[in-house]
Amino acid sequence: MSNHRAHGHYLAKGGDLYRFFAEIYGKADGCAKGRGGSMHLIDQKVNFLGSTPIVGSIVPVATGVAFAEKLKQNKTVMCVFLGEAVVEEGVFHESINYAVLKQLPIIYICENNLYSVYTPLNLRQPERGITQLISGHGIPAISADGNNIRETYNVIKSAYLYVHSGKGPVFLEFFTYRQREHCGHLFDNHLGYRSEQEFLEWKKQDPVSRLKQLLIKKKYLSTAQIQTLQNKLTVDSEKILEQAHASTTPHKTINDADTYA
Ligand SMILES: Cc1ncc(C[n+]2csc(CCOP(=O)(O)OP(=O)(O)O)c2C)c(N)n1
Repeated sequence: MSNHRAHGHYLAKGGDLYRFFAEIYGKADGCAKGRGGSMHLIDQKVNFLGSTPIVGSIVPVATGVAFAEKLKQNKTVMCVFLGEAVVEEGVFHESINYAVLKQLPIIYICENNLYSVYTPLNLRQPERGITQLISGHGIPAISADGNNIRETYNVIKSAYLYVHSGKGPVFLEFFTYRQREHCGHLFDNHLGYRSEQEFLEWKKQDPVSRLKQLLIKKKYLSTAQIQTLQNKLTVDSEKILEQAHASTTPHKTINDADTYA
């Protein structure tokens, strides 16, 4: 499950691209039937159970799903994504408390990008580290470089094996950075809430560029192969985007019997 910044999570999990674009355009074929929009993504076919934009609101829902899965004795590992602002909310701590109490199979994945809209972390939280705060709940809490894809993969894999073996929940904090504006595709450094220098430092750590460099260095792919792959993805996704754009808008009435699959 995920939050207001769910596009990457939905697509990485294998969520349907046509239904994704259709949802963003508010079309009937959208994954939430065009009634949710960009921040209410769902694709149950690939176990992407949903996302909600009210900050923190998905955390108790995901914790409840983990509880249900445990009661059903399923070997599910629930993952829920959250921004670092969520740890400033009461409902987050209530959820973690319950997950630890019931030893629930859930990984809380915090993407710490240092800002809540325009407010930096140091104006919102004391300098004691998020994992130090969370570990007070008695849950393993680990920090890692979220812009290093191999490190991220390894940390997630260890957490998955830990939770899957029935040892209870884990909290992970991945440091990362939002390069563009809070909501939209533009750059917004001119607003002055962060410095150009900070932005440039983080830009060097861009996870996609770093992965490309690694693939080339290790000779898994050449620059030309990466470019070909990128071109193909662009052409394929633009075709799907056009289809979604041309599809029909939803009916005015909602049929309560509709399922959101
Ligand atoms: C309860 C609530 N308060 C305020 C907002 C407006 N809002 C949307 S995203 C956001 C910032 C959240 O920061 P964080 O959780 O760190 O995620 P980020 O956007 O940095 O990825 C805020 C304040 C909201 N959606 N819900």
